[in-house]
Amino acid sequence: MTINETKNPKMNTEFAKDILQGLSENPKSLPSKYFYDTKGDKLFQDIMHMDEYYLTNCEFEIFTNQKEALTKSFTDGSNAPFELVEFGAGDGLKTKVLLRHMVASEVDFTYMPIDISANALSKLTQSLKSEIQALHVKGIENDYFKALHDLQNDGKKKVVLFLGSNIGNLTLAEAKGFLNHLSENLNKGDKLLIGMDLKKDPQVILDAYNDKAGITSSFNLNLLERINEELDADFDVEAFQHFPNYDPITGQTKSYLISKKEQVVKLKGIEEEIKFEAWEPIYMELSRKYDLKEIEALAHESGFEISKHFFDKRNYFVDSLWEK
Ligand code: AVI
Repeated sequence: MTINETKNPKMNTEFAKDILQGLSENPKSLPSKYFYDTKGDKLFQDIMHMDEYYLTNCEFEIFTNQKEALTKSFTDGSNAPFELVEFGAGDGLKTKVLLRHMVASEVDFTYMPIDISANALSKLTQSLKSEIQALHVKGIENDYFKALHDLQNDGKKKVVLFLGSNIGNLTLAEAKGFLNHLSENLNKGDKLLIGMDLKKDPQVILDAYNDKAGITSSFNLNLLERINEELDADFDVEAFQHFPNYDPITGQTKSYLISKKEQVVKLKGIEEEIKFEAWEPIYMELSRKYDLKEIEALAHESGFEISKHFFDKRNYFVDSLWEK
């Protein structure tokens, strides 16, 4: 019987199918998009506040120190109204710095965060309405590209924000596909501000994914706990260890959970068993780092011109402004 033919109703969820698929492959893997349940969201917030996780601090610094230049580059000095569309805004901490400045400078724009989660979106729009009263905000609950496609012919210029090195969680092929799709749903003159983590001292990168307090380890192990809850499984999280590594040639940080012993894990909810050898890895997440040549190539291959790079003081991170 194949995964899709199962009679078990629990198996009909996308989650169950993806988890079983990943654990049935050799080497085993789990999709990092499933890190973000309620506990995972909280752990990711904690990660963003860690000293070792420089990415958030760098982007916050760029937005704080360069908000005027960013705003100018969005409008090109024109007063025409535009839409500031954000993919995956989260709690909007960094974006709020920019939004406050743009509202105070009387820039004519509507902020449109797009998220598939109604809950995340309503939390964000409520906090924005109370914190920045004069802001025009219109949250869109939809898939990123469907939402952008629906907006494509509304006659307004767009500036899309895709921040936080979220592009880094995609393989190069996936990133190219994503950016091509994004470009297809924009018109000439529309812009994209994309946050990308840069290649740097490998130890600095490794420390960001291997913090001393073990928060990143808990973030990874939480997916095993989620599988225990949602698929009635019996992963012993103590029997797995978090192991990240960084390849300075490809810029790929890969995180693994390693089975510390030979063991069998039962996924009772879907009537499956998974066998682990001692020291067998589960590939959990890719966090890719780029250099400027690779960024230029990505922009051009997906139909954009680079207008400007905004760097933090240490050149660890770039918010790169592209124009279609
Ligand atoms: C969401 N994403 C950009 C984070 C990253 O850096 O890849 C997720 C993360 N994983 C471990 N720490 C943070």
